[in-house]
Amino acid sequence: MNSVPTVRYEVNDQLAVITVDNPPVNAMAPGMREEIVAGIERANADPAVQAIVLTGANRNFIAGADIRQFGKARGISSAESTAAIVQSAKPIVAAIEGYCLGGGLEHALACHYRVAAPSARMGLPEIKIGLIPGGGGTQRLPRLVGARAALDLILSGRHVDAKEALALGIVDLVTEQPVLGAARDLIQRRSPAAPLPHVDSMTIQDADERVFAEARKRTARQRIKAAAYAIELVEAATSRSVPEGMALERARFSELEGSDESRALRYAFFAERTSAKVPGAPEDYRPPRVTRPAVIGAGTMGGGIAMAFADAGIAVRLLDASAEGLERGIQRIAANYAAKLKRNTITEDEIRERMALIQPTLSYDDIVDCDAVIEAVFERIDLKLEIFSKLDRIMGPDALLLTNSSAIDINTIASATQRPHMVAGSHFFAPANVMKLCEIVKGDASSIETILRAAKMGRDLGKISVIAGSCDGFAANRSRAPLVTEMMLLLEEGALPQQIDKVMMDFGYPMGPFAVSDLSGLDVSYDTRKRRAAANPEYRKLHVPDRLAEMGRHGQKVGAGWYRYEAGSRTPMPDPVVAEVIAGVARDFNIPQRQFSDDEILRRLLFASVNEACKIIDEGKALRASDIDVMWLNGFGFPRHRGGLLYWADSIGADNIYRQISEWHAAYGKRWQPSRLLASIAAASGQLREATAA
Ligand code: 3H9
Repeated sequence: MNSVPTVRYEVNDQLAVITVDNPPVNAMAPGMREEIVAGIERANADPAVQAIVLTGANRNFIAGADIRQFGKARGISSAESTAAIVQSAKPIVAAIEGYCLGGGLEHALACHYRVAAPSARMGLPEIKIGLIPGGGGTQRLPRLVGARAALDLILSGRHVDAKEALALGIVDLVTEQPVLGAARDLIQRRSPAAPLPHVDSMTIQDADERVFAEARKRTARQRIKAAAYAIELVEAATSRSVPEGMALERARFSELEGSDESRALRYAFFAERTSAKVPGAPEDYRPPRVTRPAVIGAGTMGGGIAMAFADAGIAVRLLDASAEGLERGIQRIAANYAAKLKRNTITEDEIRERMALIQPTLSYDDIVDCDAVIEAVFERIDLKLEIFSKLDRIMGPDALLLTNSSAIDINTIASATQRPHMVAGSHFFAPANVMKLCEIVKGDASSIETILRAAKMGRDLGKISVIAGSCDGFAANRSRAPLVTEMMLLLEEGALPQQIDKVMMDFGYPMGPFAVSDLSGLDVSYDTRKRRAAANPEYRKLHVPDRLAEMGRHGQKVGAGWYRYEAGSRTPMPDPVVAEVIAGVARDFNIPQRQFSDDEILRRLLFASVNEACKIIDEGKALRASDIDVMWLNGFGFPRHRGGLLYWADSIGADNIYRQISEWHAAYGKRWQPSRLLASIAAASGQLREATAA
């Protein structure tokens, strides 16, 4: 935060205004609760004050407690400051603009009235950092809006806008006028003799066992404790007074605050924000928004990227070299939207709007006025060079020239143009309209402005943009590649896909890596391996997936891959044919067979990637360890409650990992060559998560 947090107290025409000011979002820093209480006491003691307004500076109310302070002493609790609000003899109005989240909403709920601007965004997002609301949110929100709606907000952590907040009954009114004026009007309209409304004395309207049973069922598969505690607490609110309920809430909150999962989730929160910081960014440069993008290539990736633009409300031109390719691409997009309609995550009107934003074309003449082009054609270098040379000739001088390549060197692509400083990678992850990661790949010549513009484009699409350097696989896929190699080699040595998948799901992945491979298709990775093998004579062939791909077992789309699938089913079934192929490879290459413990499998897979991640940071191809963690969380489904690959690795210890990798280096050879950076962090007993590029 940039300036000293303050709470201002002013009296203006009988109204005491308490303003929380801690830019940018008024997170509640230590000492602020005390100042709020002092303001309330002062206003109550001042005969010239008729009523009190609690509000925030910086066009925000309060975005919650300061997350950096968790685990440290924080002065008085929210229980005490909200109690001071409830007990005030003079009316208190919360005047809300912008974010009103977590502890911010909890303070607003304790007020007698709430008025909101249309910009207000309210919610209890604590679950996202492994917590429950700890300042009365689990007790007051259900009293105000009912148990079902409160559970929806607490368990999802979602924000509601002012309109929905009004409909739910969280706020008394939404106003276009300045919120302070609206608060004053409200006070003037109320009769001074009327009793003050208190959320604490309301009863929960839908205190029905079924509401809680449904919530338990819905969250049964969630691994974090906070969900179960939130349900317990909302249920407790049906039979306990607010102070009694808050005592239980406090105990549960304290336990969660110290839990591994909340620490990991808090780390992930800040890691994502840190990834937006680009060293060397000119202080006064504000990257312009991409408003006229074009995507080249209407295949699965190109179509997904076009959908991401349409989903963000940005009109996009989708260009393909062939009419059939374009037609197929548009049909695939329509089918994807139809699947969303079936799941009720989109309406027919929204589909119509989004399809209208995707403008198909076969002609480069239709994209010359675009401010960004994202090339997403096959991974063929000749094709990419031809496209970039053409773009260089026809596009305006300020157009961003981006490639969605997942492997081809950005410098080579940029060399096809006279403006390599305008070229960079914007590497989306499949499905591009769903996955949050957008890897922004910097070529040697990419300018910082190009990188900042590309990163902003990703953020405007609702993605998390993370910067990487150009190398084979860039940072994300390169750091995962050794995991993939090890999972294949484990098969050769005696493990089975279903065992490895179970280990990774028990660790917290939503799907095992072999089931994921069946989804993306074994043919895709087969082609990539062929290319790598052609480029590198030392490339270690992966015989099991090669044989399966050559047998036509291309995955779920053909009903057979690492597993078999019954017609119409997506459930992976272990297949003896796969076990036979594995045994055949072991026989043909005389590979000794043995049993693996779950722990050994987990460590073999993840340590291989930890080692590679350290090499990537050491070479400066990722800026920081936490950036790699953000990539794994948002590109590969790494379990969020474990923080990220390198955060997790710290729970094992760099020295333990280094020792194990050195043993495997001796046993298996070169691919386990330990990273220099890992060795030095291990020697210094340091934290892997804190590693940065030199
Ligand atoms: C809580 O309230 C517990 C209570 O129930 C009980 C207590 C006993 N703390 O995201 P942005 C920083 S738990 C510290 O880039 P946006 C953020 O790191 C809390 N810092 O902006 C960044 O700093 P920097 C419940 C915070 O516009 C800067 O503000 N509340 C906090 O994309 C801008 O953030 C939450 O969980 C914080 N609480 O999104 C809300 N919030 O510039 C968490 C923000 O140095 N916050 N910062 O990188 C958010 O979800 C988003 O930040 C928000 C704004 C939606 C508010």
